[in-house]
Amino acid sequence: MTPQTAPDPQDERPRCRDAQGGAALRIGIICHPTYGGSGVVASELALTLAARGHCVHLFSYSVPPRLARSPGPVQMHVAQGIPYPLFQSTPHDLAIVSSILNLHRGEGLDILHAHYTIPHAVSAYLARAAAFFDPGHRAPRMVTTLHGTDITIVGNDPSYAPLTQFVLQQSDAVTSVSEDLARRTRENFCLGYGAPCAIDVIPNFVDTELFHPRAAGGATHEVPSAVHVSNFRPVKRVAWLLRAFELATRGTNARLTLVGDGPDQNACRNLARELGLGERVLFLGERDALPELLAPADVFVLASSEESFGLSALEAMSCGTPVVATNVGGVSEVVDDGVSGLLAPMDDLAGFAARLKELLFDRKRAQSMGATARAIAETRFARGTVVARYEALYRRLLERERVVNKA
Ligand code: GMT
Repeated sequence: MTPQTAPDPQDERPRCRDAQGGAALRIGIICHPTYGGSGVVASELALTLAARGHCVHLFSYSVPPRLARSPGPVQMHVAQGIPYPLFQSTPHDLAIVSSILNLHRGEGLDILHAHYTIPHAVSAYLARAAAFFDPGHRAPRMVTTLHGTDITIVGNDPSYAPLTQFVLQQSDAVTSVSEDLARRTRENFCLGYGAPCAIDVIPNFVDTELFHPRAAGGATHEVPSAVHVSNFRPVKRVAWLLRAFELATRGTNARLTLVGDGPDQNACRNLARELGLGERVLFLGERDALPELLAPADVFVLASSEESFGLSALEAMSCGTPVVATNVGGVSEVVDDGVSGLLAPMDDLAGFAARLKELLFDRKRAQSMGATARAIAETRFARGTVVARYEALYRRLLERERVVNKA
C-alpha cells in the first residue's frame, strides 16, 4: 500500500485562534501521567500553548497531576485500552495511537509531540505512519523531546536501544532539555551510525507566578530546614542524601522534609531511623502544594546520580530557595555553582555535607543566593520565552513541509 498524498487541509480550523496573530496550530502532546518532570513539562507546555490560542490535545493513560489542577482549555484524551487475559499488562501506548488517529481523522493534527522516547515516540511514529494513509488530512509532523533516563538508562538498555535509535532518526525534530543530554544522545545514538542527529536544546521552564518566593515577612521555619522533592527512584539516591544530611546536621535541630513517593521510600524510612534522625526527617509523600513547601525552606537538596536537568531544583529556585546538589548531567546548566546554589561531586559525601552545612546554617547567605536563583528562574527559564521556542520549532517544521510540497 502506498501512502496517499493528502490535499492541503483547507478544512475549517477549530475554534482556536492564535493570540500571537499567526494561524492557530492543532497540537497533540503525549506524556507520562506519573509524578515526574517530563509529565510536568508536557502539561505546562500544553497549558501555555493553549493559553496562546492553539488547539491542544493531551494523550496519556490517565490525567497528569499538573493538568488536573489547572482550568486551562487543554483537551485531555485518556486512553487505557482494555485488559485481556492474553495481556500481561494492558498496552495503553497502542490505545493512545488509536486515540490520536480518531482525533486526526476528525479534526486533523499539525504537530504530534512525544515527551520521553519510550514508549511515546514509538506511539507518535505509529500514529504518523498511519496518518499518511488518511486522505482527509496531512500527516502531523513528529517532535520528540528527550528528558533524561529515556536516553541514559531506559533507552540505553539493549532491550530498547535499537528502537530508541530508530524513532530518534524518524522524528521530524528532536529536542533535549539540556546540552549535556544532547551530547550523551549524540554519543550513544548518532556517532558511528552515520545517522543525522540534529538536536535542538530547549531547556525546561517554570511558572514563576505559581512558584514564587514567600511574601516579605511571610512564614519561614524557625529551625534550619532543607527540602527534597523526587519520586524516590534509585537514581535520586535519597538514602545517600539522608547520610549527607545526618553528617551536615549532627547534634543540631535542623530538619529535612522529603516530598514524593517511590520504590526507595520504605528503605529510606528505615535508614532515617537507623541514623537516629527521628523527627528531624519528615516523609510527606506526594503533594501538589509544592510552592508552599519549597518557599519557606532554607535549602533545596538533590543528590542524584543522573539528572539531565533537575526541574524540581528549578522550581525551588523560582521560589527563591537556593540549591545544594550533586554536579551530574545537566544540573550545572540550571544551578550556577556559588551563585544560585552549591554543587558537589557525585561521590563526595563529605563535600556535599559541607556545602549543605554552609547554606543551612547561614540564613543570610542562603537568602542572598535564593534571590539570585529567583532572578535566574525569571530570566533564563521564563515560561513565555521557552514555549515560544517550541512554537517556532513547530512552525519551522510546517513551513519546511509547505516549501517541499510546493517544489
Ligand atoms: O528521565 C526520568 O527519569 C524521568 C523524568 C521525569 O519524568 O521525571 O525526569 C527527567 O526529566 C525531567 C524533566 O525534563 C528532568 O528535570 C529530570 O532531570 C530528568 N531526570 C533524570 O535525568 C534522572
